[in-house]
Amino acid sequence: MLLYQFQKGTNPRRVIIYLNEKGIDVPRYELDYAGGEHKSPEYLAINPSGRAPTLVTDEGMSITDSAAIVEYLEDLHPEKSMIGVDAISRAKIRSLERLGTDLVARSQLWLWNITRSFPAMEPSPSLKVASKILVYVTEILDVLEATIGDNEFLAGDRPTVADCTVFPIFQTCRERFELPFGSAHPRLDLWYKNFRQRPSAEY
Ligand SMILES: N[C@@H](CCC(=O)N[C@@H](CS)C(=O)NCC(=O)O)C(=O)O
Repeated sequence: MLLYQFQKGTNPRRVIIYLNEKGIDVPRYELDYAGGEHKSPEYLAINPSGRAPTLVTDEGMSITDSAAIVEYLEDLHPEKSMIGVDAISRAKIRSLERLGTDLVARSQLWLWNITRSFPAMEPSPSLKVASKILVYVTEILDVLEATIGDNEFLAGDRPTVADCTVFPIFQTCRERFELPFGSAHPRLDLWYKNFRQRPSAEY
């Protein structure tokens, strides 16, 4: 098994943090983002989208989506479930995970426009567009803020794949771009700061 990753990439970090939380050791290959290795013919043969992460299984199959990779690994390692132990908890955790996936997608569009640091993704960044997208980002942050309540983690009293999904976009915005992402949401702010202390969140 081999995980192709960018150590600091938001979507790869969903898998990296999950692996750290579970204590699963998977060999890694760090793609050279600046050098465009993810667009090389060799990598495109493994993942035609030219994105990371990709998990190549022992059977040689490429899993090319971070959520699908986490689900696959969870099937192999069901102990200390991070995806729910019964139909109700799985439904709750998956709902939050999917909301987190939407948050990542919207926030990335926002980042491309507000930071102007992704010319390959957004060649004409616009602060006006960024402020419109921020409304849709905030809509999800509001829902997560209401959902977490006084819980330590997004789905209750232990970490789940929902945390692994949402945490990386906070980390990207706050640590890589020094943006106060989610700081107007006090419960999420506290959740982020506490989760950041976990060894799994270290770069
Ligand atoms: N749905 C995919 C999205 C993967 C994705 O967009 N990865 C980004 C890094 S966060 C990437 O590879 N970007 C490089 C590019 O698109 O050129 C997943 O969750 O794995």
